[in-house]
Amino acid sequence: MNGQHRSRWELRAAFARSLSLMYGREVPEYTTLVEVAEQVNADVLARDGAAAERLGSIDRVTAERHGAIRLGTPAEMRDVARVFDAVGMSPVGFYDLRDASSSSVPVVSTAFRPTDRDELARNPFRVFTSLLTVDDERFFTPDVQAGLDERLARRRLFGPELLTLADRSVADDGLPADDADRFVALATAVFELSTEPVDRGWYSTLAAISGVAADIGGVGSTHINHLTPRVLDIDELYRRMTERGVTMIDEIQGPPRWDGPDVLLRQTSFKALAEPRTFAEADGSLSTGALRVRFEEVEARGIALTPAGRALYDELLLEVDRRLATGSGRRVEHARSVWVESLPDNEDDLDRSGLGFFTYRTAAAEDMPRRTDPVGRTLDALIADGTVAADPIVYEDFLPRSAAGIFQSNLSDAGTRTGGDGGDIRDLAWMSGMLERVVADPMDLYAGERTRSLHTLGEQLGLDPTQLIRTDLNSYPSTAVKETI
Ligand code: OOG
Ligand code: NI
Repeated sequence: MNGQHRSRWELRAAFARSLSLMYGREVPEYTTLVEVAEQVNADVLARDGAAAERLGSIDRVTAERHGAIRLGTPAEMRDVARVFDAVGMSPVGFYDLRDASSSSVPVVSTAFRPTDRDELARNPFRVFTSLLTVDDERFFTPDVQAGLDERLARRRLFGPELLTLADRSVADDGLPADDADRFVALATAVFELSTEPVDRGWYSTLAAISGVAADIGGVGSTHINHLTPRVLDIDELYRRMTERGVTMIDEIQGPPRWDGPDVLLRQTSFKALAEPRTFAEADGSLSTGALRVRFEEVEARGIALTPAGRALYDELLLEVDRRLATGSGRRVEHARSVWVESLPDNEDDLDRSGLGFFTYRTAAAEDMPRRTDPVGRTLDALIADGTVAADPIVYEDFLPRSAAGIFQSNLSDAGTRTGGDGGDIRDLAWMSGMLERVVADPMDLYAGERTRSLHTLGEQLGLDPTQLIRTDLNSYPSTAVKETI
């Protein structure tokens, strides 16, 4: 017996490593992608030095992965929430992919991740988790709904031993080493691709409606469908993978490459791999075929945007769409012009305009040549005279339109959808109620971090932190920015 205690973050790191080993064994292209990403990161670090680590240490970035899973029922969502809780990951954000996508993607999603800065630094593993919207009549007829309900109710993805260990880890902040190993092995096994025969007729019925629906409700289990490393230069990665003959989706999703600060999230993926699967035919015989359900993706993370910054981002995407519809040229070219016209081209201005999330601290002594009495001075004045330094907060979440693009790029056809009733309202509050646990609003997490830094700063400088609230932000673009503390 090895009784040494493993804390929840150690379990999270072990779980992420174990999934990565499993995925690399089953999908060799993943290993290649991770190798190329690590080379790119090493090159960027050599080229840019400390600036390369501005949005996360190289150790964090090297270990950083996100996965994605798709589930069929609220009960499965509640079970997986227990498993993620056991490793210090809780639900953050709500994404409705049904409206964000032109293809048929009948899911709503959240992401499980650590929420605390220190926990993210220890291991930032996150999993984009989608739930099939069975009751959405735009996709599913009553007959198909009944078929889905019946089959999904029959399956059990998370066994009692795994769930008991998960609950114990939550109660004791981790597990003894032997239990920890068992927990990680059981949890990893849940996300492996199953070899169970797939019912050909039922799978085809669902696939005609939506490849995503078939991937969830047409099989008896779930699986990690991608595991995404983080890269410090996604354009360079794209170039190197293309050079190796890997076909990536046409475009990098999210903001364009430009000379100003990177914001939010840029992602790109490679088409799903055809993998051999066994099918059960209508006459009861077994046959061999192939399914494309797993793929590769890579991402680069930028600065988190405030609600005003995010509203501007959404506006800019629409502007890019408009220019693309009325003019010639490629999306990325339009996007770059729109960015240059509309976004601050440096971090200081992104901060000053209230569009990006930053934390604040007293600058190190050697950076403080012009330090003046801080009392009565504004945050911007204190930054300008070198008393205070601002650090960007990295974006830790996902983007619905990019996620839809990632789903879409891996579907072989658009599927079908009618104009019927979308079912009950689905939003963050609904997701919280269904999961029976609080789903955090990502904006609250970033704003909380910012506010905490201002309180600490106020204490250190002997200031009332309300003095540090910016009150003159209304001059920037169309969106009025209000700050609170
Ligand atoms: C999830 C796609 C979304 C991302 O990075 O935006 C996603 C899925 O395909 O299940 O992972
Ligand atoms: Ni992804």
